[in-house]
Amino acid sequence: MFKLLSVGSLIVLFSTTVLALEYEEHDAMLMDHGDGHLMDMAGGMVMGQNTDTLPGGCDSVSETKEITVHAGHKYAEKFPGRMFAFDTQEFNFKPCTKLTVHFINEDNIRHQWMMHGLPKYLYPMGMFHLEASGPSRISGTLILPPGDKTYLVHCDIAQHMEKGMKAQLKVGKGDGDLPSIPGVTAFVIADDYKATLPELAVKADAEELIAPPVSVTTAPVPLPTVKQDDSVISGVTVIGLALGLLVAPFLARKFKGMSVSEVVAYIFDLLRVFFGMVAKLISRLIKIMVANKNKILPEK
Ligand SMILES: [Cu+2]
Repeated sequence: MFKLLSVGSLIVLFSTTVLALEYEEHDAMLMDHGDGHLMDMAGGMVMGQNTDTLPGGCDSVSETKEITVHAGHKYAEKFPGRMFAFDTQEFNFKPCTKLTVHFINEDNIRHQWMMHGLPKYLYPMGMFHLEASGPSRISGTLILPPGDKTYLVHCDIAQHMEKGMKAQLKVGKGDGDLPSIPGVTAFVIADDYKATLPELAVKADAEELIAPPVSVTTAPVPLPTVKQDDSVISGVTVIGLALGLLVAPFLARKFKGMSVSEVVAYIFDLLRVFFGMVAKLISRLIKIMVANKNKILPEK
């Protein structure tokens, strides 16, 4: 009984260590490269960090705020057809807020929290950008500009924004909404999810059953949409089997009484002869080609 209990506790112990996701802490490893650019060797990066310079038009920092944003595939599950998402799609802050973003990437790939449209005299290329090769955490600080404006926040890794990792950050009242923000604004290109996949599969099966196997009397029917060839035995397999059946009796006679090593040696010998023939054939072809060239050359 004690044995059983200890085994059980060991299993629980190991499974929890396996289940617990290890997050890399980038903040402690970041190296300051100047101009608000911090980076480490483990895939963490902060760009546009600004903890003390007030943007033009701000007399002082109006508020100091900290937010934690999670990023990952699991946050996209509630948005049909999307693959990646932040856990928050809309942010709102007072003008001139000093904002610290703690970014937690929960996927085993790279994600970013990238803000666009900031004043370029203060933020290189008008961007504030956190990047983390996940699963990991990274933090950065910026001071938001004055005025009412809506800023795009997204992940710039190829196709991650299109697949749902997109949000908007409104300073003050903002100046409108951005399109295709999951759960916030309408998609520019809407997907059609009127029927779920299992329903579609059942419908396709039913149509196959109704359709006559050979249509002789009916008028030409448009070809069905490309159907995957799911037959296990392909043409190549059939040819291979036929060749194998033809050669098998010959080989069986040949190999009778031979040991395994002898059989292997024999096969290698056959391959050697075969490749020798191929090599001879190629060299003969090259000779013919060269000879033809020599014939043509003197005529010029
Ligand atoms: Cu991403």
